[in-house]
Amino acid sequence: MSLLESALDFRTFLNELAKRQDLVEIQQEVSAELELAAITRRVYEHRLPAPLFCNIRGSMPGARILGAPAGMTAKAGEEYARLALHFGLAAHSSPQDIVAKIRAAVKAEPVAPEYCLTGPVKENIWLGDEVDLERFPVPLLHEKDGGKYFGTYGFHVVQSPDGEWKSWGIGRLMLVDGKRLTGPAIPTQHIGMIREMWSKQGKPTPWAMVLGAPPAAVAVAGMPLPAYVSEPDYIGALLGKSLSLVKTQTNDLWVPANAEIVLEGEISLTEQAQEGPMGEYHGYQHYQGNLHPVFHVKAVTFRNNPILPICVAGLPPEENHTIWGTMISAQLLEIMQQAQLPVDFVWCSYEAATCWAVVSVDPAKLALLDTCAAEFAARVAELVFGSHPGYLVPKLILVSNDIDITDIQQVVWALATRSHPQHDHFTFPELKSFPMVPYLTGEDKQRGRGGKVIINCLFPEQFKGRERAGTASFQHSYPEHIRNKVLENWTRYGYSSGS
Ligand SMILES: Cc1cc2nc3c(=O)[nH]c(=O)nc-3n(C[C@H](O)[C@H](O)[C@H](O)COP(=O)(O)O)c2cc1C
Ligand SMILES: [Mn+2]
Repeated sequence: MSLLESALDFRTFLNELAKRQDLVEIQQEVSAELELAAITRRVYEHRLPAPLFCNIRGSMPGARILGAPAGMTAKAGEEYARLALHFGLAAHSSPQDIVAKIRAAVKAEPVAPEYCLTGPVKENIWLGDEVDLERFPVPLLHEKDGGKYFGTYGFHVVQSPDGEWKSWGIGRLMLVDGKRLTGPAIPTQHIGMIREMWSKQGKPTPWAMVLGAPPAAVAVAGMPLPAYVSEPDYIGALLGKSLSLVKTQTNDLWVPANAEIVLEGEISLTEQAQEGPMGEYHGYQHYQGNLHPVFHVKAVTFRNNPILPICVAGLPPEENHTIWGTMISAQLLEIMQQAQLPVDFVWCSYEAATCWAVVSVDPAKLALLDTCAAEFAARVAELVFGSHPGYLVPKLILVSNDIDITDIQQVVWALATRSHPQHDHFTFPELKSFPMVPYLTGEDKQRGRGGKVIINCLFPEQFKGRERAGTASFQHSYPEHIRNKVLENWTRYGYSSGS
């Protein structure tokens, strides 16, 4: 079976992980109150195989939970394997391979979904009074969270009132009771924009949430594509195949036919509930929640023995870094290359918790622009921070392409040694900012602005087509014949490894 099938179907994805021994099926009874989340957290932090919890105390028989769906692996050369499989790519794929695959779809023709009459997600249907979300194993993820989270790796499905713009976007949802959930619908995210269109008509927003979707669909739902681009069409372009969709029971939305669980209903026009706090993507646990809209669940459809995937947010790497960070990287690269900037790669270092993106600049092409750091930074800031993906990332690091920006050690070296404290930090207090960024002040959040910076690690000479200095290292400081001789003789010198 081709790896593409894993991108198109969550259970095929799990089978492939099992085949690779990148899945641990846990038959021992575990509690959904912190225990399975603590296991998942440890799995991320040690880069272990994804846990599939098969026996969860007190939950509906057969219901399971998958942790760390896009966690990293410890195997050298295959660190990104679980993420790559979301796109049907081989285990050894690099960040560059994955970003190239995502970007190829931007240029490909959209492939429309196939609209089916039914599918596995309709194996069980609860309507109205039958809806009881608490029969599912809904986990408490961190001790100080404000509630249990049903949705941490599911995507919202909404559409504009005229049906033209169909938006799929990942967002979290906390349980309020058996029929209600709450979570953010930030006005600048597409769910917030579409909700505003319905609100203007005085109507609640028809809504669904998909959990256990085709992995490629989840990844794209975590991608900041431009407004009015419908994610389902883009997923078809990415895979070169139509997604199979079925209609929800109670509204006019279409969802993947092979999803594990679909919640459907509406986002209230006025009703709010206290949401959070939750341990979050930046690695912090806040102690206070916020008021967010209530999502009313009017129907639930699910497969037999449904599997709920979860992300236990916190210190990297988890899916807010591996999925969100990677999808943002691809979009930022697209935007900068479209604008003809001399940029050959962009990478949200997972270690930076999606709070910075590193930009690899080609110094030969940079010199042709006849610019300087301040002018270049201003141009990049206007283009990037003003865009949908750039709004999400508060810090940009500009560095020349002698650095492999996916290697955090090299990024740290450049950051420490190339940016002048006085001349290379450019701040943009008047630009819009993403409210979840942890260091923003109360005033920033009130204004919705601030916290944006560009750190320039390009030397002044590099803007003029010259070098300031070379690199002193094994690779750069010796002629090829010496390096080859050393490598050939390595064990003869008495070293057993490192050749
Ligand atoms: C695991 C995970 C959780 C996320 N949680 C949220 C969230 O709670 N709120 C939010 O606005 N974005 C969240 N995101 C990011 C959005 O999914 C992302 O910005 C996406 O582009 C939103 O869709 P849109 O561009 O169509 O608005 C999350 C992403 C991932 C991968
Ligand atoms: Mn969108």
